[in-house]
Amino acid sequence: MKDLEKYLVVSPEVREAVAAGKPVVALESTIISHGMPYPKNVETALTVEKIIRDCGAVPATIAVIGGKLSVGITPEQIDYLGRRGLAVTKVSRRDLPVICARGEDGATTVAATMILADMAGIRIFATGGIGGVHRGATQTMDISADLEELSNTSVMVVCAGAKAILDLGLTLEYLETKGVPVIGYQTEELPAFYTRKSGLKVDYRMDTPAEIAAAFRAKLEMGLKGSMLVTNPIPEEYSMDHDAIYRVIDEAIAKADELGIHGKAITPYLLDEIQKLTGGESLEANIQLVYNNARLASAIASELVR
Ligand code: PSU
Ligand code: MN
Repeated sequence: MKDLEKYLVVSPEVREAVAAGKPVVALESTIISHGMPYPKNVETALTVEKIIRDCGAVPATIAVIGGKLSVGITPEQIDYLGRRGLAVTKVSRRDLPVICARGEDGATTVAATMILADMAGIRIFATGGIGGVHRGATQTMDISADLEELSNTSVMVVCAGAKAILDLGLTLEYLETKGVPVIGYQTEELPAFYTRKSGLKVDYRMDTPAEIAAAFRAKLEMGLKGSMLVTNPIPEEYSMDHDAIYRVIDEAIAKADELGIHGKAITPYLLDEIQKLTGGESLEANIQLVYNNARLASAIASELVR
């Protein structure tokens, strides 16, 4: 894959860590540019990296910078992506070739981050929430490319479930069809991002990072491509009131419908609207669950390289 070198830039720290078999955790950048307001987005992204280091792993924040697939970007680049916010193109699988050929910048979604992590040899990725099957998808066919990527690319994703802006039941059905195991960390119930409850069951409950690493190692060793989705409930003290958050989400979706917002703009729009409607409470919950996922992902990464 010599041609890949024209596009892929891996930081020396990340390259050496991967080569030496040290634990590495990938991080996405759409959450920075499109998921949170400045300056909280940058503060959060830098703190997540620190948490991963404190846990004994190496963080690798991923983005497209000046047309380069960049794995392990610098704090200055994180600040740049955070300041520019929505002006940075949200990049999923389909966008990568165009943005690279044009030499532009891109904030990578879960799907694109998995692709770049895989190219760099990173197997574990921590984020907040994944994209999924949207409510009303039977009409709109709005299904995130994240789900296809989970089926195709062998990078484990540690998240807090999926937001109730999605149809969680249909998202689980899609993942089943695509052969993606959904693991609940210390829970049988699928967490719903801001809350620990969804009324839906995960495929398997696992109680330790070692157990999760063993299952993923088995998947890798037998050559079964694709991810394993680890869902980690938001810590109790930060979880939000179920009815209140559902009311806000319903209101945000109604507003988006009225404005005719669709396609790649819908998720960032809803995230922003929810943050406004909850007066920042959801932002704080979002930040805390990302930290929580970074800790779990670091522990799994350490077990995986053992
Ligand atoms: N869900 C969240 N926060 C996010 C995203 C989703 O709770 O920041 C972002 C992630 O980067 C995810 C992307 O990969 O949105 C999904 O967008 P779409 O539905 O357009 O594929
Ligand atoms: Mn979509």
